[in-house]
This record gives sequence, C-alpha cells and structure tokens, in this order.
Amino acid sequence: MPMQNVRTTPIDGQKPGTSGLRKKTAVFKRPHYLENYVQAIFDGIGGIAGKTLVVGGDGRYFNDSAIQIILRMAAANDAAKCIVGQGGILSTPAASHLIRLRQAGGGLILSASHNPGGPDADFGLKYNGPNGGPASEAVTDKIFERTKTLDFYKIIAADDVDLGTIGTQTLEDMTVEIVDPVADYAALMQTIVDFDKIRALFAGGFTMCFDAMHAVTGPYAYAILEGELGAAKGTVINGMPSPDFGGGHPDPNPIWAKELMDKMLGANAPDFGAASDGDGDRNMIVGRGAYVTPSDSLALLTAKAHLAPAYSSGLSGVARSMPTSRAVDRVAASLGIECFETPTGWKFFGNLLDAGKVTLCGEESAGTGSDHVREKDGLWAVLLWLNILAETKKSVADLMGDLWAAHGRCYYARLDYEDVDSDKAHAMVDALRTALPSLGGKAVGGMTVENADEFSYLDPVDGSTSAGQGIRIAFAGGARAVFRLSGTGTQGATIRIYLEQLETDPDRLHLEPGTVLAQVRGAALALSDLTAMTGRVDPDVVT
Ligand code: G16
Repeated sequence: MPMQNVRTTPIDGQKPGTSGLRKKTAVFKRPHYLENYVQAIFDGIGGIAGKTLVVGGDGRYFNDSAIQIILRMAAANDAAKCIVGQGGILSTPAASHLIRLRQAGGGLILSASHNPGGPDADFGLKYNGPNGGPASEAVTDKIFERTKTLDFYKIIAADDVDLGTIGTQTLEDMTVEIVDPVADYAALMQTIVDFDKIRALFAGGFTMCFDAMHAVTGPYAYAILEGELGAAKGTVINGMPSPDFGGGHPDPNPIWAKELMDKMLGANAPDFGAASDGDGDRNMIVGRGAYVTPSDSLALLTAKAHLAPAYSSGLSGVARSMPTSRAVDRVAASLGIECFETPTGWKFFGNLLDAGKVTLCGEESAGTGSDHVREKDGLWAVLLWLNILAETKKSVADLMGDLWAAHGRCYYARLDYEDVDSDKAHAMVDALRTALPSLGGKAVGGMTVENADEFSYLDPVDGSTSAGQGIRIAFAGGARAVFRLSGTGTQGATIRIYLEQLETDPDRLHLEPGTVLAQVRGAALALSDLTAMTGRVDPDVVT
C-alpha cells in the first residue's frame, strides 16, 4: 500500500483552545483540514516514529471516519502501535487511564466534549501527553506553530480498519489493537472506591438516576452501576450513545439535563441523581430536591474523600481553577492542606498532580478529578459520591447542609452570553482591563470593590507563567465577580461572568441563590457595561 506525501497549505485558525481544537464539524471535514491538524500534532510533539498512541472518542458524528484517517496517518508517520477503543469509543478519562496503563507516548481524543454533535454541530480533537493529561501550553504552542508552516502531510492508502472486533490487526508496519473501552477503566475504579459498600447501599433499596445524555458514559454506567454495583435496571437513562446525542446538548447542568432535574425535583425522586457529558469527563450531582454546584461538589469531596479507600490517608493538597468558588479553599484550610488556584483548563492541574502536590482538583465547569488519571472524570466523581453516601448514610441535602454549617456557603452562579460578536466581547474585556487600576475602593450597585486584577499564574512546578487568565473583582463582604472569554466555543465569543457570595450567617445558608447573588450580579454588569458594549441584555444560560 503506497505512502503518500500529500501537498497542502497551512489553514488559518487552527489554534487549539482550552481543550484542543474545536470547530464546526463541516470545518473539520473540509479537504485536508483534519489531516493538517493531525500532522501538526505529530510534528509538534517531535514525531511519533516507534511510539504507541491511544486513539478514541466520544462517538459523535465523524468519530469513526476521523479515526480511520488518524490511523492511516499514524502508520505513514511510522508509529509502532495504536490502541483504539472498540467502535472508536473511549471516554476522555478512560483514554487518559489507558495512556498511563500502557505507558503510551500519548493519545488522540476525538471530542467536542459537551458541545452538540452532528453534521451541523461540533467536532474536536485533542492531544494528551504521556502522563495522560491534556497537552501543556508549551506543547500546544508548538503544535500551533507547526500548523502555520505545514506544507505536506503523510498518509497511507489502505482499507478501513475493523474497529468493531477486539484483537490485533496490522496497518502497514503498524499494529492496531482494538480494546474493550470499559474494562480497564472499571478495574481502576475498583481500586479507588469501596464497591462492596456501594453494592450494599443499592441492595438496601437506595435509588439513583444516572443520565448518560446519549453520550459516551452510557456503556460505562451500565457496566459499573447496573452491572458491578447492582443498581436497579433503569437506573441509567439515555444510555445508548448516539452520533448526535439524541439531538441534545450533552452538557450536565440543570438546563441541559432537564429530564434528570425534573425527576430529582419532582414527586418520588430517587435518592441520588447524576449526569455526565459528551466525553464523560464532566459530572453533575443532584440529590432529592438538592442541586449541588460543581464548586460545592469539589468542597464536599475534599471534606469527605478520606471515606474512600484510595484517599483514606488524606489528601496531599487540592486545586481549583480561578473562577471556581472558594468553598474548597475553606475546607482545605480546615484540613491544613494547601489549595492551589490555577487558570481554567485541566492542563494546568497536570504538573501539580504529577508532582504529588495535589490529590483532588476541580472546576466550576462541572469537572472534578483526582490523581488516578490526568483528566477530569465524571463517573469517578459519581462513584466517590456514592461511596460517601454509603459511609455516612446521609442524604445529599444533609451532607451539603453540614458542609455549609461548618464552612459557610459560597453561593455561586455563572452567566453565559453566547455567540457574542467577537470584537465587541474583546472590547468589553479590554475596557475592563484598562479600568482595573481605578477600580479599588469604587462603589457600584451598593457594593464596594476591594481589589481588582487580572489573573496570572506562576506554575509552582515548572516556573512557567500564564498571563491574561481572567479578570477578578473582589468586593467587600465576601462577594466576587470574575470575567473571562470561553476557550471552547465554536461560534463567535462566549462571555462568562462568574458570581460568588460567601454567607456564614447560619440563618442565611438555605436561601435562593439568585436572590443572594442579585447585588453582585448588578455590580458586575454595571462595571463591565456589558449591555452597552455588546448589545446583550440577558444571558443565554445561567448555571
Ligand atoms: C474544557 C477543559 C476544562 C475547562 C473548560 C472551560 O472542558 O477541559 O478544564 O474548565 O474547558 O471551558 P471554557 O473555556 O468554555 O470556559 P471540556 O469539558 O469542554 O473539555
């Protein structure tokens, strides 16, 4: 089978964002587009000759054809082996685990995460390094630089690989090993949480609803929750992965996981509810009548992780992304462990995890994880919650009430303004940045600015600096507003405003978050002049 060096020209706009490259599917399907990016990855990481790569994705539209192209290019670039999830399926955390387990040279994960899938929706591709985590800023920059100069890519002409049959095949001189996407991941989970305790919980009549949102966690949840742990049949809903996620938006939050929310807030709600996203790295936790914000979930897991076998000797430290609420900081302080504040993006946790400085980490964007892999892990978070519920025999609402009583409650919300004209969004952020030095002490909307700055991160492990990571405004009285532009959108710009208000008064721990946050919301909108700058009045999504 001949190897081809296909002449091509650099394609603009292939700058990877917060989590790899995400574009409209139609863009990825343009002639040479995917191929150019794959070759730029291979070149940007110093070549793949003799290496083993893990390849898999969330099963969205174009997943399988893109994998065939990647395999033919990996063979042409002299990779020794590709390990591929059966049917092209691997959840992001399962891929991260496989890279580590098999000591691979890295992996290619095909997903646009929680973004919708389909011919008119989104597609994505990211490279994870040998530690199983998203490429560092330095590696991402090398890949991006290569996209600008690339003038040919390598591919072999060959028939499609059979992705459906577990076992080993060859593609030219390269080995292709098709593996069960669930087995190794499920085995890892058994080493972290107490399956016997959770089994006993379900055997005792505990009820749960897990919404797989027609995405990749369906097969994992059936095998682990209903299979290994004995949860009742029907515990998993929307469990068959589909290329367009059943026409839905596989983003586990109260807006998009409405079916689950309705169940949990309605009559005869199960004891526990959870959801995961397109590629299985995000999670949502909800108790009977009690939604748990991702920031609060991180705080609760930090407080109670010692109840699970893997964390029984305590945590070395924790980390959260800057816009994530400071609830976890308060728990960490009470435990006497360090809490690191990183920029948005899982890649920033990698060094801290590798260096053993943190055991748990998480983000407001529905991501929680630990040092067992180098990605956030939706099902792991659900299992750790189940372990805690099994040990404490308390409801989700009671666990959260106890946490707030002990540490105060960080009321929290995120406002998303989607598909904003990119120039206007940048102009708004630029204006805020320019105003920063004059904001200290300013009174606005009944609040007083205590401190205002733009977050810049100094990585304590490798000494690298990442500047321009979001504008944060702290108000007197424990409120905070953070502004940043999303790095994962595929259309226009998305402005995110993160609002937080600390309450320690025992009589004010069970209020409606929107009411508590109204004042800081007004102040944030006034300071940014969002409506005048962008023409937008209401956010598209509030979570
Ligand atoms: C990705 C990253 C997360 C990050 C999120 C932020 O999530 O993996 O670490 O928090 O993006 O997104 P944005 O820049 O839009 O705020 P995912 O689940 O999309 O891979």
